[in-house]
Amino acid sequence: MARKLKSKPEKWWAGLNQPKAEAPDITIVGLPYDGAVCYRKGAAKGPDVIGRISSEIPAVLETGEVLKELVIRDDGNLPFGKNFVAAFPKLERAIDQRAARSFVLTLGGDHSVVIPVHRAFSKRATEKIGLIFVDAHTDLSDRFDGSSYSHACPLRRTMETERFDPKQTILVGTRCFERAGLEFIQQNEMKMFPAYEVADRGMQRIADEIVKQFADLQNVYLSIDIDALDPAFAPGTGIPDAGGLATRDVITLIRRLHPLPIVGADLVEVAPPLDVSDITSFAALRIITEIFGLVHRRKEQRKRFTVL
Ligand SMILES: [Mn+2]
Repeated sequence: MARKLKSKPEKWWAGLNQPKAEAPDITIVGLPYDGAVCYRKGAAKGPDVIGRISSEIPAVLETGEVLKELVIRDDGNLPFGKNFVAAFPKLERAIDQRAARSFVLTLGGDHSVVIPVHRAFSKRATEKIGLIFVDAHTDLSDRFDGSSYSHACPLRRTMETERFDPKQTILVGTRCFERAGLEFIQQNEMKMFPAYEVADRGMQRIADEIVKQFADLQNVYLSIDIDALDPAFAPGTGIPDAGGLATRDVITLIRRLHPLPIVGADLVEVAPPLDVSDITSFAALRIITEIFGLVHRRKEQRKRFTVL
């Protein structure tokens, strides 16, 4: 199912999209599913709206670095039929195939869409994967509303995979806790930088601590729930929770992660029907652009290394 965009495909993603590229640096897929929410729907529209406005931005990072040689391939939305959970094996294969050739960026959808994505990454990896989980919530419930696949459960499911591990997971921007999540964090001694700590200490220092902690890992994965942002910056999401991160904080975090081998990322819970003037989608787009920057910088580094 291809996205219906007004602009030509080549103009998407700041003009960097090459839908037929055989060796892209980044593959983008959409998972427009929001059947696992416990409150308000709307995230199923996220990938299409973010994609549609992506032709409006320049291919330049906030530092002024131009993303000139980055090849992006947007594969549109992955099909999953009527039963999302039943489609997991198929979705895992689809992600695996793409992760074999490039960095993969998955756009949700509610947060449950990352379950098959993280499973695919876990199966591919031969060593532990560091996970940076940016979210207002812990998403660590074992079951929620009678389901193991609610959007309150994805991090718990991810922690059950072979290569992800509570000891190699860092929560950022957390501020809304359920008892189950708190207990899991305490029992497993998970590292966390709650939203208040980001406000008190500043994201630069926290980002540098994350880089230090993951310095020895071969793979690091970045998972961003847009509700980590304060509702002032991202009102268009299912459960906006006050006291959150500034968009500025998340961009600073991403920029400073560049020494790490980030192999994939997802951005979920952007719900355009709940948005105001597309603020949330545009915030997501800026975050995505800076994620492109991570891949671009590594490509540039490799090239310099090869020349020398
Ligand atoms: Mn979440």
